[in-house]
Amino acid sequence: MTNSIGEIRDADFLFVIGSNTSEAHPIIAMEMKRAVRRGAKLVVADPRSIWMASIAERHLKLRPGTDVWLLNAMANVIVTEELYDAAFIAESTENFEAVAAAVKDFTPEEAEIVTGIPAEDIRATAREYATTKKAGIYYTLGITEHSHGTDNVYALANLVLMTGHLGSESMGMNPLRGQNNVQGANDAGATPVYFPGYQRADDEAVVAKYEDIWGVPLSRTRGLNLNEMMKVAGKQLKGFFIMGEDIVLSEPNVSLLEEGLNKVDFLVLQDIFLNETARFADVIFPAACFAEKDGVFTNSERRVQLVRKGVEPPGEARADWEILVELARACGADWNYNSAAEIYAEMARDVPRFAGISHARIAEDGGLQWPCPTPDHPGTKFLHEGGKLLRGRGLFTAVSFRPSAEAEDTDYPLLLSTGRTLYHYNSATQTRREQGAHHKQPEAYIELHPKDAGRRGIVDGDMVTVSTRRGHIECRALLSRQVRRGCIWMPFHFAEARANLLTNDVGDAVTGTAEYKVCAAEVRKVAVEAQMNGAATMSVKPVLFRGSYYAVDGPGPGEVDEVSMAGVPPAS
Ligand SMILES: Nc1nc2c(c(=O)[nH]1)N[C@H]1C(S)=C(S)[C@@H](COP(=O)(O)OP(=O)(O)OC[C@H]3O[C@@H](n4cnc5c(=O)[nH]c(N)nc54)[C@H](O)[C@@H]3O)O[C@H]1N2
Ligand SMILES: Nc1nc2c(c(=O)[nH]1)N[C@H]1C(S)=C(S)[C@@H](COP(=O)(O)OP(=O)(O)OC[C@H]3O[C@@H](n4cnc5c(=O)[nH]c(N)nc54)[C@H](O)[C@@H]3O)O[C@H]1N2
Ligand SMILES: [Mo]
Repeated sequence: MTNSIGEIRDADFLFVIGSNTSEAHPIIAMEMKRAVRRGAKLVVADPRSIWMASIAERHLKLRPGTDVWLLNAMANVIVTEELYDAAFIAESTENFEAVAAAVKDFTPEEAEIVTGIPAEDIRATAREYATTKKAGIYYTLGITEHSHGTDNVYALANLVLMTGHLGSESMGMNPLRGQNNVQGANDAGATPVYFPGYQRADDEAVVAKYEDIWGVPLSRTRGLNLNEMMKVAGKQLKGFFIMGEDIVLSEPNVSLLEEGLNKVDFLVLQDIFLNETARFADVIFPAACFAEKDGVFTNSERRVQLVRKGVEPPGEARADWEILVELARACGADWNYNSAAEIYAEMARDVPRFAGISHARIAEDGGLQWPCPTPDHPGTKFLHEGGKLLRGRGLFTAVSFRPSAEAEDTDYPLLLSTGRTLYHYNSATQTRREQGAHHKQPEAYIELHPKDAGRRGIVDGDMVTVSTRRGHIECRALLSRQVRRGCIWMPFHFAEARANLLTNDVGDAVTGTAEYKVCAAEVRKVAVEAQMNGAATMSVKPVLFRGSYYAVDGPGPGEVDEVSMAGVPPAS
């Protein structure tokens, strides 16, 4: 995030796009609810009627995969009506002219045809965003998990740059990060394109610097990204070391991946549980969970926070870093780290923007936000202060529309999208072991519009087969107007009905992020006899309750509806 979580409550305009914030980021959603209660305008752009849409001034219920059209049309309005910040553009950016020219053809009227959003709603949103000073953009996977995810992000960045909504409180460009330390993992260089601290791996000076520091020759060839690795499993890639991922649940087109994994020579899994991927493992290293080890987690707002061991790990389980150090020693490396603090200190020493952060410092002041270059630097609440952009000038990037890799056709006439729910966490290795979450949401389901269900003779609660070009699964049908007609949606949490047997493994050209959000699919009712078998194993039927699915009929007496305005402090 360019800005901080605590600034959201003071924003006057919030553009939430492709983010089911109340279910996936409840704490951040709480700040958004506070802003709305204070009188801020919220616009939600999402193909589903997620709970956030219920408190929004406007819901742009677009066709999945058409965000570039929506965003370029908003830019078109801002350029045509001269609502841009000419001074900011002149002083702090470059290449505006290219974008201004490129968005000429993206008129709101044509955008209406492609996206399904009324042209007037696009105009109103563009005007409000451009003319409100404290206007922030908040986005997640509805933007990035597409074959054109990078284009979506560029199109959003163009809006930020042309309106100058950057470098001050309660604005900016705010991707809400997913897993608890995904920001920290990226910061530490867990990607083939960067060394720690976003020092580019294709920059010879950087590579030479690390050769010197580490005392070993380093490769100049870029490694594979996750999407590329999965496609060569069992081919070029004969060995896997998997740490904290359940790839046979979370990677796309997983039957192809499993074929590859069957041909892998050696697979090590380091995890806190025997997850589904453990079926393919030759060796398993039991790891300690977050509460059983020391270390740091970095959250979405770049805040590095100390995690302290609360309990001893069970049995032979050990902290991830201890396992890795032992392994390195067994391989002959002379690694002598004694604590997580020592390892962090070594990383921070060689990264200018982390150099002022240490375990000792964050033990005292509740975390520090990078950039934090010196031990007396207070940390950085928001980036690009006063229009001084980190890269010098903000670069506008013109984007054209590229459709999703698959569209509906006669064999697969529906568009399938996947995601998560409040009650389960990703591969659900953690949440399905626990009775409370299981009770709330015991089984897999697919959301289907009543009109699409009616045409197929499907009623609420029926067992159905969902199929795509890559595979099929069975789960329960949930009839709901939350999805657009022609669209279906399901969570990817359930091992017995893996959404990722269905999804398309085409990756974004730049990042490799898979197109989990759009593929062509069909739904059919399972034969009556099989329905009876299904009924025998059926647990509690889930029902829709204000945007979320509960196992029974909504929260019981005295229970809080987890996604509501309840508990949001009144305007201060
Ligand atoms: N309870 C819970 N919380 C979680 C997680 C969890 O599993 N459970 N996972 C964590 C992780 S790893 C992550 S990355 C985050 C993800 O957080 P989110 O990205 O909010 O989660 P998703 O469910 O993937 O929802 C994406 C939203 O994008 C919308 N969408 C789909 N296609 C499109 C499109 O083409 N355009 C637009 N504009 N919108 C679209 C969907 O309808 C949905 O509302 O959540 C984190 N938080
Ligand atoms: N269809 C579909 N698929 C998706 C997505 C989607 O929206 N749709 N979203 C994608 C996204 S954004 C993400 S982030 C991935 C997530 O996918 P994964 O990363 O595979 O799933 P998680 O459940 O977050 O965690 C994986 C494993 O980490 C283990 N673990 C937890 N804590 C620790 C620890 O401290 N140490 C070790 N060693 N292991 C630990 C858990 O037991 C679990 O087995 O899924 C992706 N897949
Ligand atoms: Mo994620």
